[in-house]
Amino acid sequence: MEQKKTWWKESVIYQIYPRSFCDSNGDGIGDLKGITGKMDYLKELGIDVIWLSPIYRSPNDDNGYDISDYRDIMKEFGTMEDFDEMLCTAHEHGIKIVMDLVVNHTSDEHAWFVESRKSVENPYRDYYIWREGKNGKEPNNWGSCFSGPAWKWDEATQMYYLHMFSEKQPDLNWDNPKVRDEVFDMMTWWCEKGIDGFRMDVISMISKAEGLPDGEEKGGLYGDWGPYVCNGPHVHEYLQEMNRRVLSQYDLLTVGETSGVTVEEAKKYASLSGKELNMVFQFEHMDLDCGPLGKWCDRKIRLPELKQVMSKWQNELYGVAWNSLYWCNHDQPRIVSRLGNDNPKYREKSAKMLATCLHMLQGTPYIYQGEELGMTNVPFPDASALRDIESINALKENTEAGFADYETMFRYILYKGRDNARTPMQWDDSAQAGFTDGTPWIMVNPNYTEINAKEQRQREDSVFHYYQKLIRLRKEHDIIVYGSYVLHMPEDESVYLYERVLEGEKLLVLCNFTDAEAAFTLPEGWSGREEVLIANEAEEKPLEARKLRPYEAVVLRKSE
Ligand code: TEU
Ligand code: CA
Repeated sequence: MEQKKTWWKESVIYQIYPRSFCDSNGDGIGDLKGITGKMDYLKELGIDVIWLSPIYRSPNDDNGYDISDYRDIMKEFGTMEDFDEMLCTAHEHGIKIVMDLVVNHTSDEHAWFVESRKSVENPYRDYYIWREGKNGKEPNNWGSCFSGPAWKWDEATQMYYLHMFSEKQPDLNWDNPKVRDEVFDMMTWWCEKGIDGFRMDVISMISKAEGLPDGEEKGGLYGDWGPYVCNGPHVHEYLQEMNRRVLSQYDLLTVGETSGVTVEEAKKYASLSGKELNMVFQFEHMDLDCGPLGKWCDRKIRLPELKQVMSKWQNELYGVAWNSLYWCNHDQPRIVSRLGNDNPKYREKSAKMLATCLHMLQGTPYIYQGEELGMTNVPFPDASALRDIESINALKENTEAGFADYETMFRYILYKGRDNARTPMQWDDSAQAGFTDGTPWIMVNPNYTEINAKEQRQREDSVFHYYQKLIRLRKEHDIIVYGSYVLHMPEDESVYLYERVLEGEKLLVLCNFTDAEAAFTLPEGWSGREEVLIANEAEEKPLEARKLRPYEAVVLRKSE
């Protein structure tokens, strides 16, 4: 299938969580000047685009995902001049900047909400979703993603407002055309500044079903709102309007964080015909280790189920729509601790294997800060070391409701909590990992003395250099970006083996997901003696004569 070439399909994206990346002034909080100072590092790694988690004015109830002014910078992060300098420095390095766009909700301290809650006649009232209570209770049975009901009672006007996330994150009413005008104007303002795209936070949740019906009760504290909130009735209409009025006027990279998206829906959001967004960022592979308490579970993902989900997205979107490739972001635990092995013996090997497996797939790859070093989950000593509102609230809610005891819930948080991704970037082995001269806002992972950027840049066989090579290969071989995908050995519990095919050329990707040797069968047409494009271990005997070693990854290439 002939595929149209575009820069955003060929790019590798690096996500920065500014609060934890680099602190330039010793207040313990990462900032924009810190990012500007690390542009050479990013250039050296070879990435093309930065996705910047929110840097807008915010009271930080959810670390910047609660925005109180979309046209200003968070005080702790610096000034608009600092932003302009960062943007300019990035561009000088040939790096693009994609902004996080959080418009499902604002902060309750945003001027629109401050007005909205004043009175029912206020011109901003309908910017948000206000309802009367039902029988002295909330308007429906929806629960917030951060525990508690999704509704907050407001004394002033004796009504409830909807907040799918924290009560300081009221949901905007996208059915109000004035809200869409405001959002589109704001986006245009940033585009005129010269930014290169948007990552759209929970964009699949902006259109709620008519009447806001109760969700089905499934034994938890709240009803299942998924069917009434995700991929709602007007979401595609609103995104097409956004595309017409803003996105199509510029050359942008646009990615929708689409929780609850199916392949069928993704074909609408991210169709290659380009009426809405460039690509989706979906969660099906990340949700595989959910349990009765949702994400709070420490079950390990089985490889056959992972392969099934990955392959479904690879095959069904091929030639039709575009996907993101990721193992990590600021909401997910570290992948070496989840799908790999963070024991020192296998940490680097398994980090490289996971990177190989992901970066040889079709889609736009994302690297979350520190992933390129094989950073791991964090041994938080107790709950006082946690900072994330989601974990803190869930610990309280699930233990109080008797769904889990404290030890169990804390173990789940150590395994899945978002703070695992949010500890400071490990730059070197000096105090606080070189992140700050002060006291960091969240603890540094004690393993920074072994795992840090300085050491890895000096060492040829480091995880850092491996990522560097994967990024380079993507630029050198069209097949990685545009080839089709064929899965082999779907039921095998240890080996993920797939082919990529483009015209006369083929790649064979072999990854062992276990700490034991693993047997495999070479697909027809492969001898095992082909060119090795990349491998995470030195060549031993030719592949056809042996098993895969623990966490081994090899990519073979041939052309007819
Ligand atoms: O996350 C949206 C989302 O789908 C969350 O429910 C996510 O799955 C959860 O955090 C995982 O535990 C986005 C942002 O990425 C997240 O950081 C924000 O907290 C959230 O939206 C609200 O803006
Ligand atoms: Ca700072």
